[in-house]
Amino acid sequence: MAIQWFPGHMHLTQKAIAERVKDIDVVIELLDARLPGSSANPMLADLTGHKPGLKVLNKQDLADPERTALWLAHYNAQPATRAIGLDASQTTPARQLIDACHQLSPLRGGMAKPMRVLICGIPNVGKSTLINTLTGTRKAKTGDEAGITKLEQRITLADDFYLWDTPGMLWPRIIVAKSGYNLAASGAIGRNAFDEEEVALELLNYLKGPYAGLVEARFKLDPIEGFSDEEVLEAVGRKRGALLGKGRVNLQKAAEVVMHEFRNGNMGRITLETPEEYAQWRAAGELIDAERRAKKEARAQKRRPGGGRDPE
Ligand SMILES: Nc1nc2c(ncn2[C@@H]2O[C@H](COP(=O)(O)OP(=O)(O)OP(=O)(O)O)[C@@H](O)[C@H]2O)c(=O)[nH]1
Ligand SMILES: [Mg+2]
Repeated sequence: MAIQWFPGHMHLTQKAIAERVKDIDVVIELLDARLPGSSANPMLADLTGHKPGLKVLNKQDLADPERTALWLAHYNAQPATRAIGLDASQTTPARQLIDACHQLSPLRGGMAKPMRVLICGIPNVGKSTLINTLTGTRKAKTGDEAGITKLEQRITLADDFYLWDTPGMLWPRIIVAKSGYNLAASGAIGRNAFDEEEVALELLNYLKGPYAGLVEARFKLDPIEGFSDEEVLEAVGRKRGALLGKGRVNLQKAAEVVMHEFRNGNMGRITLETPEEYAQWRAAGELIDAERRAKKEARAQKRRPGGGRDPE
């Protein structure tokens, strides 16, 4: 089952952004540098009326630097898109953002025409942390959990520069199955909306490829080449003493360990997708979604009076 999470407060956030954006000059979308494709809201450009936008790859300190460079090049090669990398807790790079906003909206600035910037992105990506870093205060509430910011909040950076913090938002249908897993692994999905064991197995399935060495080193495992995902999870559980008795491994506990260590960057700097991989996943997801929509339409047609039969 694909992971979906679009609770009512996100629907409200979506409406609030659509309304607010009329008075906004620049939209900053914070992406998670460990999943820059999966964390990008496919509906954002429409929602924000194609206002000047900046993509910021945040949590860069946790991501694979080679892959961050690939993703920045990928986004910067797209028309009307600018992207920069960031660690939201560091002040000097965060100031780059202010300069970028002035470049994107050069006519704004000064008390009469203050710069108005909306910061949005998936839950837990670091929006509020970034605002606190920029303002040098703790005005915005932050936390290591999805859904900390509940309501839109305006924060004054300077007399002529306003920032809007928004609650984390996903989108009504995640059509790329792998994105659902990566979002869950990153901490963007509410804990009741997915199965931890399933997400940990998917995560290990991916890590086994490019990052097998990091997994082996962190959990002190023998080479995992040729191991199934379940075998890797079991091996982690054994090493960490997650046992149920009679030598059986507590897979739920092992899954929690894997996710926790990934989120904290304990295995090392990891990025769960390259631009090429993500493009393939998306193409496959779009195909499946097109089939789903065609089937739905066919069903709807059958239900219509006289539907399903050719007129004679
Ligand atoms: N390593 C690292 N951690 C970060 C970074 N930015 C934010 N965090 C951490 O990520 C967690 C979430 O940060 P928040 O700023 O609350 O995220 P948010 O996007 O406002 O989350 P919601 O309001 O729930 O949507 C916190 O534990 C932050 O300390 C970063 O650049 N690097
Ligand atoms: Mg927040």
